[in-house]
Amino acid sequence: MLSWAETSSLPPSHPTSSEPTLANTSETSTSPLTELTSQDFQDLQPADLKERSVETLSDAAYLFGSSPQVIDPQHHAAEVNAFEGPATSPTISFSPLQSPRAQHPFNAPASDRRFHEELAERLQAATLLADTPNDTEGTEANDRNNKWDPGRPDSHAPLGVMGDHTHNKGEVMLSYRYMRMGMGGNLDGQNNLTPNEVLEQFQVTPLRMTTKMHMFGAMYAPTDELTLMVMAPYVIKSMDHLTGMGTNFTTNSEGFGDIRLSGLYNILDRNRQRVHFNAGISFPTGSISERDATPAGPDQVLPYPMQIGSGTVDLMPGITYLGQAGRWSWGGQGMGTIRLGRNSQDYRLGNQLSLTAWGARQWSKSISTSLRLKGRLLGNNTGEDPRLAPGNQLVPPLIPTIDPDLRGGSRMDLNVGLNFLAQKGFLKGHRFALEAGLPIFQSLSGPQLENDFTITVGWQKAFSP
Ligand SMILES: [Cu+2]
Repeated sequence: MLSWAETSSLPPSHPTSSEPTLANTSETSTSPLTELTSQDFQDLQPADLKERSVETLSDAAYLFGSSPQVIDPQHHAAEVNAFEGPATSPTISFSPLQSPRAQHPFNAPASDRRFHEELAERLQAATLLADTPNDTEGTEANDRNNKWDPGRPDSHAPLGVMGDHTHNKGEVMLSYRYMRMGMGGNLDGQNNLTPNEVLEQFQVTPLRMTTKMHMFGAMYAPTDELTLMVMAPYVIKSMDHLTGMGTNFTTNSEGFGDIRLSGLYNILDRNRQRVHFNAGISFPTGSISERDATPAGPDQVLPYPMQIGSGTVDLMPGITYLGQAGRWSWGGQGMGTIRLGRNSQDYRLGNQLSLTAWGARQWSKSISTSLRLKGRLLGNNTGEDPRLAPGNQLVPPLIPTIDPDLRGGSRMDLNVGLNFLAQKGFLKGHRFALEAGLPIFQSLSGPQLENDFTITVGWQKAFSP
């Protein structure tokens, strides 16, 4: 990196008057920017700038005597991005205050300022080009400015969306999410049931359930098209109950859940929009034999919602769409969960379909906020865990959570989110995000516990090769 202090000690071949002298020259391909005419400058393509050395760009900065990043405050964020660029790109850093011509940029003549804006734009284009050495050169490279920008806070979807983005070749990303989901009260269809109403049908009713999840993730892109992702959850569950006799009890379970591998494959990247396929497979690494004390005994197999894994290999096909325009971005994802066969206890959980769509606004180069709708369809179980089936049919039946036909339903949540991407300091490049959601519609095969809230907080960091 060449700081202004260094550039200001370059040999005094640069013009020093406050009115830039733009000497005419015909050898634009090799001449420093200081010798370009304004017409030459108009004709200059981003690819030309990319060819030029850092010193040449510094020459330009010297000539114009002030930092392009303060010329037009309205475009401040974009220009700072351009000048901070990733470590692999030629980066210039200079400040008007340290300039030997430390004049306020707005003191410069209007024509001069227009020139500054042009310079800033061209330099930004050049820096963007330098970011993507694998990008196609030539005319297509000039479309670079019109491509989807991965460096914005909202270039990652709201935190609750998994497999939302892909990476450039060679990049690695690590992530951690903490999720907390609360459920409370029972629904049958869309109707609320009081605990007493449930106890008219069952001997025990669940009252509320808390699921906490530590989700560890890693992504790696072997090519620009393909990104691989692995997600490993550690799950902690707790469910409170009330019996018909009027006593309360709580069961707990925890452990590593089902590990998911995904391949994310880009199929479109143009006009600031992207589409990729998600091909996920979930392995039955999570336990389906969690036990705890209940009124029935000290070491009872817990009902379906308290188990940690599905017990089956699950396919998770999906498609993700992303778009950006100005300070806004949006996206959508559809994802299925198709469970294969039956697990070791001769049942399989219901298949799922999840559809989500969001919009986000970038408030600064570090902060964006989002609104997201998420809809889910969940099927009932197929088959039944023989360990949960009572030996002789109890009347009334024991508890709704062991009924394989009381697991399905449809839910719609509304989520608000915040993404933060640190742009400087020792946390530069680290992302922090949170998202919180409330249900706006639920219709469940009931009695079944209804969602109350979901909160997700997390960290992400990408590493370039
Ligand atoms: Cu990533």
